[in-house]
Amino acid sequence: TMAGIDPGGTPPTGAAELRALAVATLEGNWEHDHTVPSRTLYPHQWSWDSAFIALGWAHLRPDRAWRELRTLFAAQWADGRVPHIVFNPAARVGSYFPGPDFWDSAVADGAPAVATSGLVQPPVHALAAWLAYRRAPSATARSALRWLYPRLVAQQRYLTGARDVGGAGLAAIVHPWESGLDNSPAWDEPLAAVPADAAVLRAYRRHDTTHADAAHRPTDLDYARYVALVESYRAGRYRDEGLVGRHPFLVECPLVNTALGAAEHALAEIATVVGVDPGGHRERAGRITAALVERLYDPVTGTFHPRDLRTGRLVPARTALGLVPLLLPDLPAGQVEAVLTEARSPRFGLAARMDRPLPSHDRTAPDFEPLRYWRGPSWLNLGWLLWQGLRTHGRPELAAGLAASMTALVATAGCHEYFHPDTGAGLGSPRFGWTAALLLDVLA
Ligand code: 9WN
Repeated sequence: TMAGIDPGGTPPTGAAELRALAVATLEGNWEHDHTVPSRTLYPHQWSWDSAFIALGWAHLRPDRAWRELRTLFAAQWADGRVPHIVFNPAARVGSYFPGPDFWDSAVADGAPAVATSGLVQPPVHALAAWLAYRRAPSATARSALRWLYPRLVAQQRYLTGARDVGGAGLAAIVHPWESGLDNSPAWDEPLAAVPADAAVLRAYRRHDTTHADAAHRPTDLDYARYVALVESYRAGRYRDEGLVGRHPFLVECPLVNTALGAAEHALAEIATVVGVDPGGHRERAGRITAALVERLYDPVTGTFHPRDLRTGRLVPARTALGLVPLLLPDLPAGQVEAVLTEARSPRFGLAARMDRPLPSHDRTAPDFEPLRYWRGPSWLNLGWLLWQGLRTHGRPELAAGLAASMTALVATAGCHEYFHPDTGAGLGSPRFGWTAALLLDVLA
């Protein structure tokens, strides 16, 4: 490890030591041409992890930032989708479930030679690429942007084209894994419509619960539905035509669609660097933000919610997903104020001096679970997205308060995957890539 820091040892407190811990964590997870989210739980390349991780590398080894994104986008499908997992053929067989055999990406037209999943994750890559470039502009970075630009555009085209199931210019997700917040209470209602057959899961073996406490992970019932949803999508060879008639989970997610809009803003900046007219990106960004406000904002609750396309209704749960639209620079003033009110309420406790970490779910809700994954614990990527939004909308005191809280988490517990939302105790994997990467960005 670097600087004599043991990423699994006693966490340090000073900024220099914290930085060294983050560096050691990223170095330890680097795998030739990409970075694994964690050595224990996730032995392959994950899509949105790689975007956050690339931003972290931009602070240390910009060459690795671009390598990370190039490896991911080399696995992009012909239709433009960027798969949420790119399987490492060198990883131990059976080390992650569901693995490459289960996904069987070769059934799809236009899948790449390397094995991947068939789902997507929040498209935060254009934003990460832009911020990485701004952090370390160089001739190499410019040529990486030139390579990435058409691929990022194709990713947007896929999401706003084939995935526009609702017809309003937003992307629908076909699986909770696509939101990145797998078992968020946001998905309970739409998931209830997915047939859950315990026998489905008995045919497989989960691996996550051998590496992490089962009480901190999604339940077996959740997994039975996750598996059933992949089987449904795979049965249609991962095609998106006619999903309404045959697929039981179709939801517009505020995070995925915020990332989609933020990507158009970032693409406008990237376009300028690579010498393309940015106008189209600005226009599309405006349309996405308008659709997000129109379809996912509830004036009664004053926050954003997912829209279940099968029922046409907003999902009532008030999760951290509702805060993420603050990331959009063109979010109208009314929604900016509403999100700030929600974030500062006892539900989320954002403050210039935070007494507890930002939770992933409304901490006053009856289904808030402080230990279970996306149902309460604090995650650095959600904190980082909100932190960006606070800076974008000129709230430096709140941004500083959130940054201090995020930093304190790592200083106290180390680069954990997630943290107890009251005590800050480390949960999940102890050496987690995006925690390290985003901490580096917040400290910079
Ligand atoms: C399923 C890798 C990924 C993250 C997700 C997180 C978790 C996978 C899992 O790990 O999901 O994709 O097996 O639980 O929910 O956000 O990208 O870190």
